Amino acid sequence: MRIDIVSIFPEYFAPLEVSLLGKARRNGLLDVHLHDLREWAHDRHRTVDDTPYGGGPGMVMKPEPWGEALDTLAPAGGEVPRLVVPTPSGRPFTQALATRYAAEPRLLFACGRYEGIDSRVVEEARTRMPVDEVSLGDFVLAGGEVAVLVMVEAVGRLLPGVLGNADSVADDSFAPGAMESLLEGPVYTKPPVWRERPIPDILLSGHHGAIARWRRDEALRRTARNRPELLARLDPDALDAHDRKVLAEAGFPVRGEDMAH
Ligand code: JD8
Repeated sequence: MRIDIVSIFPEYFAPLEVSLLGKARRNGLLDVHLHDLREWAHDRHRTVDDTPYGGGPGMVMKPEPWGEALDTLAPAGGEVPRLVVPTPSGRPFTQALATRYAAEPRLLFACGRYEGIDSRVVEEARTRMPVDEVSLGDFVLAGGEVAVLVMVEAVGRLLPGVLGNADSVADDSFAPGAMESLLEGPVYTKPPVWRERPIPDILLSGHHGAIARWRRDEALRRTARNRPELLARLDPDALDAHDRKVLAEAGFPVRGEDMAH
């Protein structure tokens, strides 16, 4: 996969040189190209913003540099990228969307700043490439760079060969089919007792079935406690009687054949 990122702060993306994604880039699994939007601003001050039409606070990113950047990075006749534009007004970025993006040959991320990018840029881009306006969540950042870092990691780790054999995306929370989008349960490692706190005995039992059952119970309880709205996504047919007992004890009874109708 090729990823192009356009920003007025390309240095924001230094983290993409380390750890998992840095290794993936060195191994040729991921091809990331950073671009400074000011390359396409030709006045003496390399201006990329101006005052908003209709008044109001702040500045808006000018369309001309963005238009020329997209002309350069997505030229007619070349492999057409999917343009991803982070914005608080976008549709939610989810694991499902990350999975779809991981199947794309090219992604082109446009990092806005100030009050955002002149809306004609997305409007014009839609005439020549697929465009997604995407939001990380209901909070406000100062620009799109942090959102793109998050999305590139969420997508990059899904690419074949990026995660080692020991790590599997199939067990991720929110991965399709993996425990039906339950949250992760608690994890522990050595020492067996830390500041007088032992680990759950079951994890030392060697009974793999019982351990799997305990982990699922803890995932159900944590999901009920922290993200009860996810319980509605659970396929009732995928819940066994013990699952329903745990959920009922957590205050979320789920109808099943073992319950009186
Ligand atoms: C892109 C400019 C700042 C936004 C005036 C604050 C995503 N979940 C998210 N929260 N915030 C963003 C985001 C914020 C951005 C830009 C993404 C470009 N800003 C603006 C409008 C109000 N300032 C985001 N994904």
